[in-house]
Amino acid sequence: MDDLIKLERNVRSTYATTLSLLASRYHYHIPISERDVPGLPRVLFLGNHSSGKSSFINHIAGTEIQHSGLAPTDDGFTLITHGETEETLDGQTVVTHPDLDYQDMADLGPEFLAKLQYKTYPAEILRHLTLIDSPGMIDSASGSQLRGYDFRECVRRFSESADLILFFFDPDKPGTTGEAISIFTEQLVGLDHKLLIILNKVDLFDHIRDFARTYGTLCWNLSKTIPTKDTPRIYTTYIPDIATGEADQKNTIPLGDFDASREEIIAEIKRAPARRADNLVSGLLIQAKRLAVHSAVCLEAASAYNHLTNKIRLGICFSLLLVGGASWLTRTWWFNDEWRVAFSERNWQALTTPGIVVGSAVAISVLIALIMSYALRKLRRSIISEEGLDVFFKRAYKNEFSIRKRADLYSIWDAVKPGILGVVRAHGLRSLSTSSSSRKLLKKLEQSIEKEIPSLRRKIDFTSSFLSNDVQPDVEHDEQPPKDSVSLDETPAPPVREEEDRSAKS
Ligand SMILES: Nc1nc2c(ncn2[C@@H]2O[C@H](COP(=O)(O)OP(=O)(O)OP(=O)(O)O)[C@@H](O)[C@H]2O)c(=O)[nH]1
Ligand SMILES: [Mg+2]
Repeated sequence: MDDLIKLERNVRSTYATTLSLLASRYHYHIPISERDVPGLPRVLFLGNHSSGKSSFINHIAGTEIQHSGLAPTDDGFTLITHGETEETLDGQTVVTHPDLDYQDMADLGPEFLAKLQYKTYPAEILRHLTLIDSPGMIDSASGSQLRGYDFRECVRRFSESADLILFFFDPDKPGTTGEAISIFTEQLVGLDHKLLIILNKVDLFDHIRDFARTYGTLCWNLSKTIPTKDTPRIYTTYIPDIATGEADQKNTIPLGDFDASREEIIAEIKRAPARRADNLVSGLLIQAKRLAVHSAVCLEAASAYNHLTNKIRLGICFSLLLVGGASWLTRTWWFNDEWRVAFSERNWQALTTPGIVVGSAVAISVLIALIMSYALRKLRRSIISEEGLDVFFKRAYKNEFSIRKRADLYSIWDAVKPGILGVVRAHGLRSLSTSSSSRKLLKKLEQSIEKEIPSLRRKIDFTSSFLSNDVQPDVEHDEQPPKDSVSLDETPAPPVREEEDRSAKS
């Protein structure tokens, strides 16, 4: 576990030394917690009501921590972790406790806090994990009215900070609950690298054809919500302590194969600390790449704007000099005796000629000033438009694009563009630095994306070691891991694709 803490500190120091100054110069928001070391790796349980989330938690903890029942049981979130004794803290205490990393949840409102709980239990499997049980999803249009708090926002917050998300379905509602589907399409977009989809309670099927039909329905529903070409993997399982006994089932389907699936889910849960290490580095890399693109485009746009405004300023100075020089050279003509006398006698008629010359000069100057301010405004507007920023993005990366297609850069661009638009509209182009020190910071960031940050990832492999040493599972089957369960050492953490992360906060 010390290794994970060390890695978290390394990641934090990279944020502080390489990212934060550049981010503040270009008004880029880096989500980073104030605490030195955030809490334990988190596993979030989501899914339909009565799909077996709480029962699964009880199963892996080897004891009844959570209530379960056929009617919607949980109406709030419960954080479950290790403690020497059984204890329960209320939501208000959780978000104000200095040792717990949930302070940012306070703004979800008193209704949410009233239903938030923090439970400790002396189960070994919880020693390096926090399990988060959630209220089941329902098929009601007025979900938030029913619960009194913004459930979707809570799901989004917990999902973003989770290292593994288990999404439970059951034979009764295989992806047919409105709330579940909309959460897939809105709150979980881009998080599929840490998402496991589980069809639980397979022991309830009497015939294999019922199972096939339900499985097909779930696949069909998911294919409409997850925009990948491949159907996502669905773990099919049941909880043995609860499963309907053989005696009750006239035509039961063979359950042996589903045991292996359950072991795989449990292995993934135990791998959460390793996932956390991987997620930390992936998160840093994603933020670093986004910040690099954000800064490069801001720099390009601000430089172009400054370049043009400088040209215009130069033009104005040149015109002033021209007018001044011309007046100086023609001073004898302007100050001749005839016009001086006419001026002192207020004989305006005699001053028609110089009047016309001065008037035309002023009119021409005003016209030029108007044209220039119009051109500047137009330029600013064209830079601040999406199309304008696209041009600067292509200009900033013209060398990259001349070598390869770089679809990855385009997907980062899609994610950062709205942020840049917001920055230039709110702060203006002048607020963006074009100094050589900012260029140096950007160069340093690009170098650390190439070398320093990937080298942190290389150090992750060691994290699997603390898992195998430390976590002694409570449940019987964990003592003898099945042959086909996922090996902690063999399975590499899934890479985070930039496209997957498109929707995440920017
Ligand atoms: N037959 C069978 N029943 C199960 C299984 N898993 C859970 N159950 C039962 O399903 C019911 C609901 O289980 P819970 O664990 O409360 O479900 P939940 O998802 O936490 O429900 P909410 O808290 O309401 O969202 C309980 O009566 C469990 O005993 C399973 O694998 N097989
Ligand atoms: Mg429950």
